[in-house]
Amino acid sequence: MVTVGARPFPYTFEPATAALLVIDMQRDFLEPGGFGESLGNDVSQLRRTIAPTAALLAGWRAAGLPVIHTREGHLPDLSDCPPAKLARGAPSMRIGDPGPKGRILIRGEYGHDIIDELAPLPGEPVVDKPGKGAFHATELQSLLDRDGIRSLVVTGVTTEVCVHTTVREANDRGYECLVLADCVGSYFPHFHETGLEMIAAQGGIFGWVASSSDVLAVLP
Ligand code: C5J
Repeated sequence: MVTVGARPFPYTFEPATAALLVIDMQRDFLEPGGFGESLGNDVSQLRRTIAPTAALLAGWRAAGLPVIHTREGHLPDLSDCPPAKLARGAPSMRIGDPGPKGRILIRGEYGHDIIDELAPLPGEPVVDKPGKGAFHATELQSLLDRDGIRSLVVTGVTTEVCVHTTVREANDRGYECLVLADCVGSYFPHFHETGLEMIAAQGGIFGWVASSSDVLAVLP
């Protein structure tokens, strides 16, 4: 067992039953010309997460621990995209429209893939998800069950949307989630801060919050 200094109290996990979850670090969210920017967001807000996540990935992999990546996106015929998701907001481009990095948020397109800096290594699972939560309509639960994973160290974007939804789903399924503040990000800094507070409030109602350096310090 190792213990990480965290909010609201130290987080203890067994490395053999822990996985690092990297949520939606895709060009569509982090680079200009993708889904995030089409919704009017300043994508540069998310870029501070890249360097600490890359350093954490390096340390986590060096410790021989499992990494799981996720990508939000839809089938080319949009059959897995709820009409409400397609219609919502006032985007300059809608999901499925052609953009500078390919069709917006469509599986197989350049923009849908993970940014070069955090590219998955061969053998690391990449879970494609149509929703905000990584458990909804995906194989994530069976992957975790297969490997006996009980603890999730959570990184990715965005704090209050896909990270939060996934942590809430995981919490209800009995996983213990540690969210790393420097490795998650939002287009809205105040949502980021409040989102982290919401996780750790009420005695850790959804989980724990720490920083990547806290985890790197205790890796075997
Ligand atoms: C959003 C996500 N924000 N990955 N997706 O639409 O958080």
